[in-house]
Amino acid sequence: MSKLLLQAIDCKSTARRPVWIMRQAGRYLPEYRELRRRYSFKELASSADLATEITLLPCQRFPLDAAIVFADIMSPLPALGVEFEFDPGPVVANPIRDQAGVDALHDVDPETIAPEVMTALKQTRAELPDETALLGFCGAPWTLAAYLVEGRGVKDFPTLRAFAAAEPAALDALLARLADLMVHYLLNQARAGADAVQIFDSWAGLLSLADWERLIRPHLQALLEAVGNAGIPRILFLQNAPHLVEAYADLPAEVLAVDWRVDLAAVQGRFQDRRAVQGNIDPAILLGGAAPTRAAVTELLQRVDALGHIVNLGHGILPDTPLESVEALIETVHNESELSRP
Ligand code: 1CP
Repeated sequence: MSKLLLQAIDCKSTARRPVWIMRQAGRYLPEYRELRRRYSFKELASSADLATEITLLPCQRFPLDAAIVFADIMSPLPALGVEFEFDPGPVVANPIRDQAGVDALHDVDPETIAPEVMTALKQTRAELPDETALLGFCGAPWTLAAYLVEGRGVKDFPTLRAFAAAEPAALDALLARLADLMVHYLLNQARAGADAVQIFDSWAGLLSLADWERLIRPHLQALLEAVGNAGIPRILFLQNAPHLVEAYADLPAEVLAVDWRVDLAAVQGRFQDRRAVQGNIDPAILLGGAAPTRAAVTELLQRVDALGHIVNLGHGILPDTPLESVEALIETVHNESELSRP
């Protein structure tokens, strides 16, 4: 049983490059939009059966090399006693603004973290073809803290940055709690059938390199080390943080995934030990249809060496993306050997 994605994670040579799409189970799919007419996002994500159905949707429509379990980065946080809604992104009922807010978080029994996600993973694995990898995921501690402190996603997260400056000890305690929870969460996901996990650090780039090193890095590194010690392959994704790419490249992860602002070939070139890379088509290009998508993918395939390259977008697929663009993306990857023929 050879999963292309896992071979690429190991930097082994593959018959072709594997491809999957961040947020592939989302609103660009007519079947998902149909379900959303009947259920809220929270209802979909909290039902293991619906989450399983949605996880499988993109794989039934397209020959993708991985499924990613349908959940949100917020899904494990009820275990800490955090309450939130979606509108459409996470909105936290009582944002954390001081040490007392951190102290009020509940102690966690690892068995109680997001049981619906574990059931969805088990059910999805039973349905997926053997050659399709199953991915688990979590938010990085800092990206989760962004929602917990700011209360919701806002441009540049000013309340979070103020908190980092004014309450570094409380931030440190919060990141430690989150990193610990994520280790248990990811270990449980691997036990439930995830072949590898992606850690989404979508808001990695909000602080300077020096502040990132001092405040954030120790917790992200501890999380990655614990997951690596358990033998679980790690894909580390950072978004909108070009000034941190070199620092993230030094963290322990099998795969570094970057957004479209970053030169993926240069990242690959930096790795003396040939670690794998993932990305990084600009999701906006797909809005223009099949022809610009094909052109962008062809260029990516020419610039980035196939060994240890997992093709993906540089961030989540946008809701208005035409299905033809997704087809064009996957087809171009599948036809790569023909591209290079004279
Ligand atoms: O209206 C809807 O249908 C809800 C939209 C939605 C969806 C489909 C949200 C709310 N979350 C999700 C699912 C989700 N979120 C997945 C499942 C897999 C898949 O779609 O294929 C994953 C991996 C995520 C991860 C996620 N959620 C991230 C990290 C990745 C990224 O895009 O940077 C982040 C930052 C979130 C927060 C979040 N949840 C939802 C939204 C719309 C957002 C982002 C916007 C905001 O900050 O307000």
